[in-house]
This record gives sequence, structure tokens and C-alpha cells, in this order.
Amino acid sequence: MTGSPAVAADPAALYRVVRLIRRFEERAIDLVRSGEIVGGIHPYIGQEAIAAGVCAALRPEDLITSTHRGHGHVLAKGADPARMMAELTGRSTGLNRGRGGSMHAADLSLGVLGANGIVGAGGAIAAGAAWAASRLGGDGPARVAVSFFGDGAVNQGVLLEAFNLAALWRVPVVFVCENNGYATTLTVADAVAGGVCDRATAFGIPAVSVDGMDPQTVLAAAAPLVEAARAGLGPQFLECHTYRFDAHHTWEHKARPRYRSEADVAEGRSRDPLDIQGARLSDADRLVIDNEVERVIADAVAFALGSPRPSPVDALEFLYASGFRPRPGVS
Ligand SMILES: Cc1ncc(C[n+]2csc(CCOP(=O)(O)OP(=O)(O)O)c2C)c(N)n1
Ligand SMILES: [Mg+2]
Repeated sequence: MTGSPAVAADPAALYRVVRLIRRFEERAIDLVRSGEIVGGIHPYIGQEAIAAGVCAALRPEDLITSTHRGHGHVLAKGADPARMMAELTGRSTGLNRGRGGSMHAADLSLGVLGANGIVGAGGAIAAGAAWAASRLGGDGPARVAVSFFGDGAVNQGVLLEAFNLAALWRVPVVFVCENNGYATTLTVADAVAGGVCDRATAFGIPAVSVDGMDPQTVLAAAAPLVEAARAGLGPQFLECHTYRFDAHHTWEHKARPRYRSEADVAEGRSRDPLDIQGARLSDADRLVIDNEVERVIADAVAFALGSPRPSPVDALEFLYASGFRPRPGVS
């Protein structure tokens, strides 16, 4: 689906990923409203170009870490939408047997090391995973890890610590900041001293800033950074300017905090990654993809809602790594 050279070379494949994420998110919001998804979600609508563009630059064996707003990254790396929807609805057929939910979806078989509810935490996990992969080595090309995070993460100490060690040890990791202008309701201007890219360059990490609304622009920027990391040039940093079209969290649909004016939201939504990429396709080709995605999403929802919930009997299973035993003398 993605992570293959076919996507990189094919505007239609890139459009399909954007469309898949968009429709997945819209249906997931429906399921929050109907009570099938408990606790709400952080919709990725508007930011799809980043997941689609960056993941198109990756190989299947590459790794990603994601955020609280993680559905798009997980889908773009190739996760099965049906098992993803089952995870969100807490079903035993979900990617993580319904135990992770929206903010902890993971698929290790695809190199998806997990969405993550802790802002900034994925940076250290990605750096550690890329470092471990390079230590385990082999003769093949290095595995690259990408860490997606928001502008709110750039003031987290753990992320800056990850920058430091990744730079010192020339770890093949690409840090991708999705700057959507807000951390919950707090603007970047009110929260970030200095520039976002300056955080990276302070550690000697090359940094590039691009339009994050255009999937092809993101792909064109991400591909050389990924290959630089793979070639042993150490960590790279990509800032993508983007806009969150929907709520910070679906809770906002009811609470309606006033932190963005309607005019601001309308302006932000005026550049839609779906239309930017869709304009590169004929109407007929676009319709074929839209219809196919519609079937995939309808099947995903049917699969999820038709799946059993986890049994209380095995509620404590699959929560810890199997085989773990404390070291002798450690209780
Ligand atoms: C360490 C930590 N602090 C605070 C929170 C609460 N929190 C959840 S999302 C969020 C905002 C994150 O903003 P940003 O990183 O810009 O991502 P965005 O929501 O814009 O995608 C905050 C503060 C958290 N989850 N983790
Ligand atoms: Mg943000």
C-alpha cells in the first residue's frame, strides 16, 4: 500500500493514502458520536500530506513512532484499516487486541512502534530503535526510524535529549515536526521561544522546513533526508507547516473552546491536501480511487463492529512482554 517505491513514483498512490486517512478519520468521528469509540480521538484531518509523503519515502523495514494524533501515520505505514478500526472500537480483532486503542495503536510487523499519548516520547523511542537496528547491523542498508511529533513536543526535555544522543552517535533517525500552529489551544507564538528548526541545528542536525499541506512537497523533502540518514550522515530534521482542520480532540465538538476564529479555520482549510493531490489526477481516476477507498472503509467499519470485544477472562493477558523474568536478586 505504501512504503514502496510505487507510491513515490505514482501521484495516484499518494492521493489514495491521503484519501484513505481522511475517510478513516471521518468515519472514526462518526463512531465516537455513536458511542462505538469510547473516550474520543484526536483527528488527523488536514495533516494527511505529512504521513503520506514521509511514509512514501520509507522502505517497509523502516520504523516509525507516532503521537496521540497517530491514525494517519499508522495507516500510511501500511496498517490494515479494518484491524485499525477494530482497535479504535476496542475489539479483540484490533491491531493490539483492543487493548491499545487510538493512542497506542502499533504494528511491529510493519515497523510501527506505536502511537503514543506522551507528548515527545516517540523521539527517544525512534532514536533508540534506530540505534539498536544499526548495532544489530547486517550487511544490508541501514534501517531508518522516523519520529513524528507536534510543535508542542519541541519544548519537551526528552525530545531534546534524543536530539543530542542521536547527533552524537549519528543515529539514522529522521525527526518530523508537524507544526500545526497549536498545542491543544496554545499557539506556537505563545509557547515556543526561538525557532522550531533552531532546536535541531543547535545539535548540529540539518533541518529543512516545508509546506506540509502538499503530499508531493513533503515526499520530495523527506526522501533525501531519509536517504542521508540511511547513508550514515546522522539524524535529520523536517518541519512541516500544516493545519489541523478539526478539533484537537473530539471532546472539543461539545465543549467548543474558542481559540480559533471561524475566519482562521476557513483560511486554514482553504488549502486541502486532498484537493492539492487530487488536482494532479483526472476526475475519472480520482473517482475510481474514492470509490475503492469507500469500500475499504465500509468493510473496515463492518469488520470492527462485527468483531467480539475482548473477554474479561483474559483481560490481564498480552499486557507485558512474554518471557520477561526479573534478574536474579531483583524482586
Ligand atoms: C508529556 C505530556 N504533556 C502533556 C500532555 C497533554 N497533551 C496531550 S496533546 C497535547 C498537545 C500537543 O500538541 P502538539 O505536540 O503540537 O500536537 P498536536 O496536538 O497539535 O497534534 C498536550 C499538551 C501529554 N499528553 N503529554
Ligand atoms: Mg501542534
